[in-house]
Amino acid sequence: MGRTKGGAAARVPKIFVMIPTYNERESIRRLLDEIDLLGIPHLHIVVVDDASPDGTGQILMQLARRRRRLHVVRRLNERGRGTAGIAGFKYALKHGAEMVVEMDADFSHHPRYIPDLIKAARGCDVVVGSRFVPGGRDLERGLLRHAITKIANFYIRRVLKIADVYDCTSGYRLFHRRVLEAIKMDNTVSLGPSIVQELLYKATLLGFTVREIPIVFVDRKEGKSTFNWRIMVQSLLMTLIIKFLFSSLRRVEIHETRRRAS
Ligand SMILES: Nc1nc2c(ncn2[C@@H]2O[C@H](COP(=O)(O)OP(=O)(O)O)[C@@H](O)[C@H]2O)c(=O)[nH]1
Ligand SMILES: [Mg+2]
Repeated sequence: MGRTKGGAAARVPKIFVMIPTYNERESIRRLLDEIDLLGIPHLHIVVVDDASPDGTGQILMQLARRRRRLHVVRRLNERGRGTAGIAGFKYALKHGAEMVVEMDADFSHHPRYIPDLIKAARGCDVVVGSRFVPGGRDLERGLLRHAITKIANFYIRRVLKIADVYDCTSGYRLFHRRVLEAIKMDNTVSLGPSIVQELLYKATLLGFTVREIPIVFVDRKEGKSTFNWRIMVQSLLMTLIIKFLFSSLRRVEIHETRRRAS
């Protein structure tokens, strides 16, 4: 419990930061330290590591011995940004999270925006840290990668008809618990990075409100990106599959969600 000016106890929501990692030994310790420095009360962190060959999992286990609010999910037989994210969200919900912030481990998503995401969450269901709203920037290395991100966003917004969100591929976001509960996470089909668009699409189909706040996205300085051409093509094909599988569910799901809420 925190204290307000008048002395009354203000309830502090239980917030989890969810970070998927694959070979992030160079950055993970510093990232956790910087999140700690934000001084957000009762903040929990869950890191989902897929048996990273560089030993990220072992480093995390060591760190978790000293940090009560650091949780580590080690997946020894599974691999993938998509399924790792789902495992992390499920873990957070199981442990009572009221909001979950998801972010990358490579400092492309700087932790200084976590307080902004939490603040913006007061007025909506999902907050997206966005490169493409005023004040946001994409400082990715290379014009090519920058162009790919722009074209991918244009395509995803068109295909999935997510007109109001400018950065549909941003993996720096906050979800209220109610959104993650309503999106049936066992139904997700994305094994890789297309999970980002899949969850956003389902949230918007279900009528949840999304707000974007500006972030400056920088290229990773350490470690190696898992991005490659095969992953990019797979993600763009997944957009079509996601649309095909889920757009028809819209009416049923909205009806069910409203029924459950009332
Ligand atoms: N657990 C897990 N995390 C992953 C996997 N692939 C990528 N990540 C993490 O997802 C985040 C984004 O991946 P990254 O390689 O930076 O992709 P990019 O930002 O598109 O270049 C980083 O924190 C990665 O460590 C995976 O297979 N499993
Ligand atoms: Mg990255």
